[in-house]
Amino acid sequence: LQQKGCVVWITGLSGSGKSTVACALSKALFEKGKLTYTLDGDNVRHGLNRDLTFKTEDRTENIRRIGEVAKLFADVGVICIASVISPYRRDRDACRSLLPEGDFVEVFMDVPLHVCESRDPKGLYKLARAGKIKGFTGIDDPYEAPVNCEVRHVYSIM
Ligand code: GGZ
Repeated sequence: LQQKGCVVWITGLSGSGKSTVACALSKALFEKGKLTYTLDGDNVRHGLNRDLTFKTEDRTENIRRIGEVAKLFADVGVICIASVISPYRRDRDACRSLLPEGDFVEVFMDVPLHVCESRDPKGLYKLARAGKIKGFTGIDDPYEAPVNCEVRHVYSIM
């Protein structure tokens, strides 16, 4: 494999465009002949992390496992793209600390809540506002924006 592995960690609110950017990035890298693998929060929660809920300790465990798996991919030379809300700064920093300096690229999807909420692709914000989903990130659960990210993706109206 003629490439060096790394982790591209995409963080942001639900509906901020993490999966869209992950998909576009993997396509662009594929076209350059690079091998990537995407760990998407929503998908991983159906398999590896299906035992986890959205309470604080479980989100931390979700991020810890995804960080460890991403490191394994990076170790064998794959560009691993993680697209997960990862709302807690210390959990993201713990994932960063698993990798050599420079091999963890944190991408912040900097999209205001009201924009994410207006997109509401799966109707989850509506359910959260109605109290039918408790502890929804941005509504009644915190999101700690990065302070040390490598990339800040500013939203545009699409
Ligand atoms: C946030 C939730 C919740 C709650 C279900 N809070 O936009 P989606 O729907 O497709 O992706 C979100 C996904 C978040 O999973 P993550 O593993 O990325 O979260 S974390 O990093 O915080 O562990 C959302 C859906 O799951 N979802 N309930 N309460 N998002």
